[in-house]
Amino acid sequence: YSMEALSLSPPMSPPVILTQDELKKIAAYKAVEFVESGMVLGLGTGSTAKHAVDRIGELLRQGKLTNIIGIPTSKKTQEQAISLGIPLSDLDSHPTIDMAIDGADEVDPHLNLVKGRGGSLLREKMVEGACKKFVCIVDESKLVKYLGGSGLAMPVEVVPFCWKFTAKKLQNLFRDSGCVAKLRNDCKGEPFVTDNGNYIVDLYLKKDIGDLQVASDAILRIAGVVEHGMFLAMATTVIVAGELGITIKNK
Ligand code: ABF
Repeated sequence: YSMEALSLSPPMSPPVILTQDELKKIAAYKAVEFVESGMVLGLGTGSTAKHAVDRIGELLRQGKLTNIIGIPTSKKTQEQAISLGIPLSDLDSHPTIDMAIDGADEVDPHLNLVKGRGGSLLREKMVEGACKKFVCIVDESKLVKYLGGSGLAMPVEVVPFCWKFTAKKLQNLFRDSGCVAKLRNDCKGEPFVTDNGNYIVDLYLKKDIGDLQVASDAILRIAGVVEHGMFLAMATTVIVAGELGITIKNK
């Protein structure tokens, strides 16, 4: 891995205190610097990716970027991109994407990610899996020692049919890590439904799950599972914005 660090404050001046949203915006704007006219771009979902999509829209409006085609990773991002006038397409018409920019919920030291706390993991994985470059943008709160290490959810998209059966299988799979599987609800207390009409089972882990590839394969062997939120070796670059500056980690 290569790493580059850029400071946000001029030398000898006191450090600037930034909000988490400002850090997200800094990471997003940095990523957009890598965008070139004529690119087919995967457009991510979430509050960090939203800043990147806004910035792409702004540069298009100013004529500083031209001929961009966006491939959105969710209905929400699709709506945002349409409102900004970003031309859109899909994977059927553009099976190869030059670059995607998207956030993450966790980033481990090997640049493996947990995604999907926003519920868009399936489309994100399809789009980002088709990219030559996947630039992941995060503030430093997303860095973890191991995936699941934040104590927050590891999301799995499942078909609604007998979801309890699938959730139990997932919980049993990681019982040695103290796994508790819970169905995600929306703000009305109803099951959260993804853009693809599926449910999300969130896995809460007390310990690390060991070999991530083995865990991934085991999850995907459960018939009711559609996809999980571990993005292993998919990010080619991770841009981390922190109080002390921006760090760019390359695979
Ligand atoms: C998407 O947005 C998701 O994969 C991830 O769940 C989430 C990160 O959210 P945020 O940028 O709002 O912290 O990238």
